[in-house]
Amino acid sequence: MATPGDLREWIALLEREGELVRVQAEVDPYLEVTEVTDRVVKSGGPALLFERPKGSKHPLLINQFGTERRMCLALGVDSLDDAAAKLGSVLEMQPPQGLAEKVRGLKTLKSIADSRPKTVRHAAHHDVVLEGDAVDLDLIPIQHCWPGDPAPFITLPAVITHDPKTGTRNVGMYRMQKLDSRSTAMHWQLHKDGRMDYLATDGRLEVAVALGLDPVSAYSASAPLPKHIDEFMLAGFLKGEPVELVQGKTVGVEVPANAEIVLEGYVEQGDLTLEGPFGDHTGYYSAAEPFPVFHVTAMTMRADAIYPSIVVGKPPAEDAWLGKATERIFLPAIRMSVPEIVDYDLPVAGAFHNCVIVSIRKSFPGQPQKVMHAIWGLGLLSLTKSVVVVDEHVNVHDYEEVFFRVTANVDPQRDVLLSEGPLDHLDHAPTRQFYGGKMGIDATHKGPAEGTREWPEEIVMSDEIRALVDRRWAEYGFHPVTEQDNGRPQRSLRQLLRR
Ligand SMILES: Cc1cc2nc3c(=O)[nH]c(=O)nc-3n(C[C@H](O)[C@H](O)[C@H](O)COP(=O)(O)O)c2cc1C
Ligand SMILES: [Mn+2]
Repeated sequence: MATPGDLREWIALLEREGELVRVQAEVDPYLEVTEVTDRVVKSGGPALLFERPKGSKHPLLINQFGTERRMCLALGVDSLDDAAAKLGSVLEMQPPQGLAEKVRGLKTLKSIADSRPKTVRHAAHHDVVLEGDAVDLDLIPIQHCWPGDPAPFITLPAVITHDPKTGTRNVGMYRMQKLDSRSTAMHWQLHKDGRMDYLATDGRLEVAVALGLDPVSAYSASAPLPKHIDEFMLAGFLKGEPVELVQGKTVGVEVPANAEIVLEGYVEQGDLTLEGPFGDHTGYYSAAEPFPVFHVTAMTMRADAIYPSIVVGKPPAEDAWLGKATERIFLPAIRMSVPEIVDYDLPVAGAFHNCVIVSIRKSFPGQPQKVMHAIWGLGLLSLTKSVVVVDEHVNVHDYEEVFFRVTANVDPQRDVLLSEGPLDHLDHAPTRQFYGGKMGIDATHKGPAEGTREWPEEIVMSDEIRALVDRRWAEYGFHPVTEQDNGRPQRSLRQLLRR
């Protein structure tokens, strides 16, 4: 499946698929858009194109990523695991044997070669070029998201910088608080690559911000790649064709040619402003803190540019599915360094950094603890506050089953590992910001090898009787009951049981 070439193709696809509602009534980007969107997101509703946001002639697109189906449409896959498998096939490449494997190997290598961005000359967003005093952020419908926010925030940008020493490009999604019509704050959190580029300069750092991209490029800005890997490479790989870049008008930074709007400018050492508070994806307001000021030297856009936005807040919000895409896509990469990992899940309610559930193929004592420490040492996963480890046959995405294992299999004195280390910038719980306690819960089976008693056998019906009951089900006179493949009752039934 080809992925949409730009935001307009994406909107057209969403519309064809019945996944978009155009809101023609005038709606205020001051809080009102948030309340409408939050209700729609939490009920699994469609993407929204606010055609008349109050105070701007540019439409506002929101909730483009708000369901699993739309996230799959965005990435051109049937399931998020398919996107992961594509990456996995590259990471796990072996020397080919025989002609068929060689041909397949060459195709895989070509997909890597094709993912390098390429430079083009023309960009539709160069139709309108506003430089210097003409720059005017008031033109676009920047959302004032929550009542306690001090100003409007740009929430879905792709922020592009280059490492001043190596030249490597970095693309990240970092919210930008509007300070006035020509400047914003740049919310580069402590552990992020964009901030590293900023810290590595002793003067100015040029920055370009792209708004309104094709969905794969927009997603890639949120992907936690190692610093030396260009996020637009990942976008090109997932798209199956290179991201096309065009030279900026006033900065030496290339930007996606398909962007609706581009902000060019710079940040400078020592030039900080108080950013926030902001109603954040933790469900709380993150505290006001100093962050760099982004001075906009040029604003370029399509004459009829569409402005993209997202609201975060108490989970689940739209960012849940951006996070889930990352969870799936990065599984093969994580398995490269921690091969005993079968699967993992970052619960949306855990704001992604608060909890990881991981299933492992356990073959030696201490392995769950090894995996906990591995996660605490792995990229941005290192910020994880609690890790729950279960056995390979446990479905990590079924929180009720995980709860069952944690309560049944854990001796708190023996199986809870308390440690400490770096914590997410936004975690308000630790006494000191950035650093604090971590908890690992080993909910795997134990046994004599670990100095415990014999572990009991789990209750499982024999295959023979299961097959017999499957065959005879209609005979018993029940209404057909749909069951999940693992034979556990559906959620609706489980909810019934809980009452
Ligand atoms: C909607 C959304 C908003 C985000 N806002 C911020 C932010 O304001 N600051 C930040 O440091 N990370 C933010 N993130 C997370 C980063 O985009 C993510 O960690 C990414 O990996 C950063 O890129 P980098 O690893 O190249 O620094 C946000 C993610 C999403 C999906
Ligand atoms: Mn990066």
